[in-house]
Amino acid sequence: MKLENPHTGTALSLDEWWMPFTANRHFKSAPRLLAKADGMFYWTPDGRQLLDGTAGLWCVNAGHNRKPIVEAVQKQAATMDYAPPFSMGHPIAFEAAAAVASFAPAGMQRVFFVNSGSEAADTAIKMAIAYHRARNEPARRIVIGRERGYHGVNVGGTMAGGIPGNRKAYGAMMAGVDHLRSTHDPARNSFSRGLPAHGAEFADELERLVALHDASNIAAVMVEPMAGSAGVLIPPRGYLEKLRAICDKHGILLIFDEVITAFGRLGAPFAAHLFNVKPDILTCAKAINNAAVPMGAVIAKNEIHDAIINAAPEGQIEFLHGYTYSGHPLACAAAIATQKLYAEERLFERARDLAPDFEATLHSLKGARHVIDIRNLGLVGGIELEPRTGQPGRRALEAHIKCFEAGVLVRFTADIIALSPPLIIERAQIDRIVETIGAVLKTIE
Ligand code: PXG
Repeated sequence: MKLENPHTGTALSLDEWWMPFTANRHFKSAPRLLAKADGMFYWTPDGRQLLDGTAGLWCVNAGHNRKPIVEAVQKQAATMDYAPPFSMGHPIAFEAAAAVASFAPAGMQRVFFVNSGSEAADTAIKMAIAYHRARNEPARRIVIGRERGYHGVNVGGTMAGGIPGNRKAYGAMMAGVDHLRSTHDPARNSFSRGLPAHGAEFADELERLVALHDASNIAAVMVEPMAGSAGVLIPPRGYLEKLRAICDKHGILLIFDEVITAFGRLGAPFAAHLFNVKPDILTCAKAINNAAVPMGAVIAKNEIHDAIINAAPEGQIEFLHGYTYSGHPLACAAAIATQKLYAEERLFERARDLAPDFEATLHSLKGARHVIDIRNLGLVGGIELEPRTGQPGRRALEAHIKCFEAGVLVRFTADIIALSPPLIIERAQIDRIVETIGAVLKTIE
């Protein structure tokens, strides 16, 4: 395929961009490019339309290029491009924090801005450690993650994460991490609809880790309420409640990584609302501003904030942490417009109302060729394929490519096809995505 530089009309070179989380050689031998987006659709440079079954990368919850968000960013860029956030402020960042806090669980009204989910994870870890220090428990430094967890790619998130491939090349970059086992239990829970019935007892493993390390050394447990990147792993009924209770018993902070689940993905503002389990700290990013400008946030319980702030002498910086682009004006403008759109269009309720149809349609693939499990929650779906002998991950990659050729964008991880469409999706579009996957699976060896 001959590709053109859209600005110069000359041949486009693919050599220079070292692409993230991509099989660079494979991709560059047959690139799949996107050039335009609107609503539920992308278009390729040659004008082919694609239905977006993944909301970009789990992030464009209001649909693409929404006018109020586009205009807010354009207006802000022309008004004030950048303002320093250290010992200076700008009204729009305070307004954005209040907009985000208005959706957050009660008593979690303190918002620390970052620029990505990875930065949110590492910020949350430092915040947890700072909290314990502020309360004279400086030995509490160990972070407990979970197998198959994903918390981005910075040091803390990589180490607290539990996807083997993401960790093994880097060794022990951070002392003091341990992991709960994954809650995934296909033997008991395959083809479950919504929350799996079995596995709340996996939370009891935290007691074993407390016995091993002693609670006085443990800062926090960090988990995704629903694990997305590892292939849509839904928490068993009662599991998160148990985790909360054990953390409380031992004075351990509970951090929810809501980078995927925040802002309506599960049919509630946050997973914390859906499960009625309040973490001490939660992280979000992606849909916070519909992914229009990079942004993430760490939302803390007021008392976590107060403990850190009040422990420092008046006039001194209390939390020695932050980024040049924390509360970037363009990101904040997009966040304010996005939060308004979510409320006006009742998109979280829309996701909740569509979820039963989404579930039924998705599970119609039970019995399709290669399918060994289907799982779902809110507007998230996972379809797990039997790996091809000696070629793990290959079947789902081929399904992804064939769906792309058939005009539907789906995500894949290992041999799991993941769906997370924008919350504006129509029922007929859900049908089209699932029908396309069904047709494609018939053609794959
Ligand atoms: N935490 C969670 C739970 C995530 O899902 C991150 C942190 C990191 O966010 P940033 O913004 O630093 O990438 C994520 C990111 C996939 C996929 O297809 C998911 C993510 C990123 C890329 C691909 O599952 N999630």
